[in-house]
Amino acid sequence: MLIIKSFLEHLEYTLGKDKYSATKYDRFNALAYAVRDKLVERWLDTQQAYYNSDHKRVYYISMEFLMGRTLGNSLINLGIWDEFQEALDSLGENYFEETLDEEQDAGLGNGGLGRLAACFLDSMATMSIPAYGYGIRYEYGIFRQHIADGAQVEIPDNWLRYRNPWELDRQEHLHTVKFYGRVITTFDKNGKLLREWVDTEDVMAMAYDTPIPGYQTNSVNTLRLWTAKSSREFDLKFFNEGNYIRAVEKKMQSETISKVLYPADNVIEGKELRFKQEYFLASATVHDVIYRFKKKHSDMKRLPEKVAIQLNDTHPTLAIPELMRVLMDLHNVEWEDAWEITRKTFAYTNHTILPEALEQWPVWFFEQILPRHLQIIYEINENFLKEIREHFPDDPDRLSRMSIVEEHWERKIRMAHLAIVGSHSVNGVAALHTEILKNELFRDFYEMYPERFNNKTNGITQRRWLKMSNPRLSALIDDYIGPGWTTNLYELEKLRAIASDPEFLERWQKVKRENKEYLCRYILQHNHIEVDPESLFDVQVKRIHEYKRQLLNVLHIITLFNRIKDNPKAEVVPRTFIFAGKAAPAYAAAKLIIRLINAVAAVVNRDPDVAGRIKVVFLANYGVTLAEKIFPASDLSEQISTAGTEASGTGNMKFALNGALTIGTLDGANIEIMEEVGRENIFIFGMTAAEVAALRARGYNPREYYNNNRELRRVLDMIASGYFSPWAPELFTPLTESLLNLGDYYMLLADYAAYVACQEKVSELFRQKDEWTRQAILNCAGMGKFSSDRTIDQYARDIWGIKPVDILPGAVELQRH
Ligand code: GPQ
Repeated sequence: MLIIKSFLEHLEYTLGKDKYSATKYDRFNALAYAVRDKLVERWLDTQQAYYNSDHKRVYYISMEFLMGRTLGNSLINLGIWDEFQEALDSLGENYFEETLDEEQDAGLGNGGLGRLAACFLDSMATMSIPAYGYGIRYEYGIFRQHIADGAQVEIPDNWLRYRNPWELDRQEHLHTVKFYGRVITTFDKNGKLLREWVDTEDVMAMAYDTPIPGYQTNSVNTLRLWTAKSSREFDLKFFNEGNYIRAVEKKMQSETISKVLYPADNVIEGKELRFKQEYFLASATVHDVIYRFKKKHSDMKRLPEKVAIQLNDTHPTLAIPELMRVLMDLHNVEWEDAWEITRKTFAYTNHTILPEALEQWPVWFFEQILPRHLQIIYEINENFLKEIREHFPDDPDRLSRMSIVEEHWERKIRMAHLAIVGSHSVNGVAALHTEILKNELFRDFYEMYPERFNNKTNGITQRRWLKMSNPRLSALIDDYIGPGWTTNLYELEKLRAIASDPEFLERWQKVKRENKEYLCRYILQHNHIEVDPESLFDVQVKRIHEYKRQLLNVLHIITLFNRIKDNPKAEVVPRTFIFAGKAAPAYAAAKLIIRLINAVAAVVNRDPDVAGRIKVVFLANYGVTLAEKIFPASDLSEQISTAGTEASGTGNMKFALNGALTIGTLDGANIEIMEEVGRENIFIFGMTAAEVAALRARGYNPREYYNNNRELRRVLDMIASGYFSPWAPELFTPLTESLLNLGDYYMLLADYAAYVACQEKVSELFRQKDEWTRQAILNCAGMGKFSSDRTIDQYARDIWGIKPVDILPGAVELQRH
């Protein structure tokens, strides 16, 4: 009753609506405010407890936080889902579900890197770790994807157009971020040399805070996102010039910094605006961290005792020279001390080895935009090069390989080198990935600083990715082993003992069937395709990227199609191939792959010989919310990147947790998934990372595979000759060209035969329904390791040196009075 009261009050007093005028979106907002009210007290208590205990805090700085929806997750974490569902449904049929469905995704990220940050926030709050997320409050998140005539169309995601009930603006938390200008040298009264950065163009960073509730705990942490506001000084400077319109233009320009998320995943665009975004985040955050530290301390040398900063890839690495600048130029700390403080404070996580994603900013960007930081970076580099010479005398090649400054061609700052040199910890995100960092990408650095390198295999939060998104399976698991898995995912191991229990198997199958029926309705509504829920749901959902090899999946589909065409009566295991994922707007090959998937779908889905036995579906606008509908309904998880290219992957974990079997290469976290679930319960195929490297070194010739495999040749010839695009026969030749004449960099052809053979094994097993289900259960049972709670526990112990703080309800209340 209280819930309804709070809900109706918000509808009336916060939103000014009654039941006649309220839209569905108003209902969502009223409900969100009612829930937020329940968070606020714990939030204040938590923040006060952190302040009082002066506990060490961790700052997770990231250019991306892919949060998705918040309402359902908050209800789960507060333990009030059932209560709210019942209360809302008393107001009308489906009222609760429809209301939840009104919420827009907070899409402030591209893919795995941004979603990892979001899972980490959930785990840190759940484990009562004093943590803050710091990012940018983009006005436009990741674009919405439409499919028109089979091709991707990008629609801007103006997610803040309507109100965002979760955030609170903190007008008082403003920091000045400086750009441009020049550095002058002066002396203080003691004759000490001072650097001053003057004639800058200043932009204000204003904070917006979102509460991050933990699960079954009183801790509520903070995600603080910065928005750019023009500064008073800025206004004065330009308005005084007398050109009013030009001044307003300039003012608007300065506010574009937080306008839009760059939509490329695993590639860096190298644009000046992005560079400014990165500095904007780094600077505002460093100032905030120092401000909070100084409320309790004056000795800057104690900063690393109280502060850990984790850099989510190199994107926020400018925080390193920024902290050096703040310590030296604003707090009078000497270089040596400032450097020690900085290095002890920062830790860096690498998320990719793809060369196109390694950030290198032109020196001239720094000369113009961050002149003081360039001086600092040069000095860091000089000291560093000296250290290399001491370690490795007479090795000039090593010096140029390791230098923070790339001197060839256009001079550039190598951000990864800066991040490694300026941190005490460097980690990869899966065991194989970390080995590649140590032995290949950062080998020179590993030789010099072996103690800095460590692995932290990624994880996912089971609260969102099982409890919330798969209520049927969660309830079934609870029935058999209890709810302990929600905070200790290793408890899923108890499922092993009942993996062959006939009653459990049957109930598991029923859950999967119902989840598939639900997805079938979604597909029918959105794609107008009728799908058989008995068919094998073979799913590849992730960003579209050549290294992830969606095209290899398509080659397999066409192979099956040809086999059916050759022998329409053959027994085939019915399959529904489901794809979803966004392509970076400027990534032509990825966009063409989307068109090919849709073109193949158009042919296969209506072919009379196929007779509905295989279907291909591309679901538009993949994001957190769509993912929550797909994983619970999946049978087969496609994790088929070229070995050595996918740093970890996290979708692989979400599938297995929801009872899908994996077909995959020995790449990223797939390897560790195999170790946990058992080699006999996963479909592994293709070359290993070592074999890929060896073949590349030997000289890979894709034509050999084309010439020697008739089925493969036929498939490629069909694509190249316009079989799937008779209206534009050459439409897809760039794809076949890249495989046959441009070297097939990701070696699809080399893995094709093994992939197709492995898929035959998949089909065979799917015919044995109970055995399939037993293996699916064993996959779920083996997912304990892949909770982000385990990952965060390892970061907290090994890198941050931070222990949980218990938030006792009411305790803070007492202290306040
Ligand atoms: N990742 Cl560098 C992204 O999603 N975007 C990026 O820009 C970079 C990495 C991913 C990576 O591809 C996945 O293998 C990881 O699982 C994920 O980061 C989280 O570590």
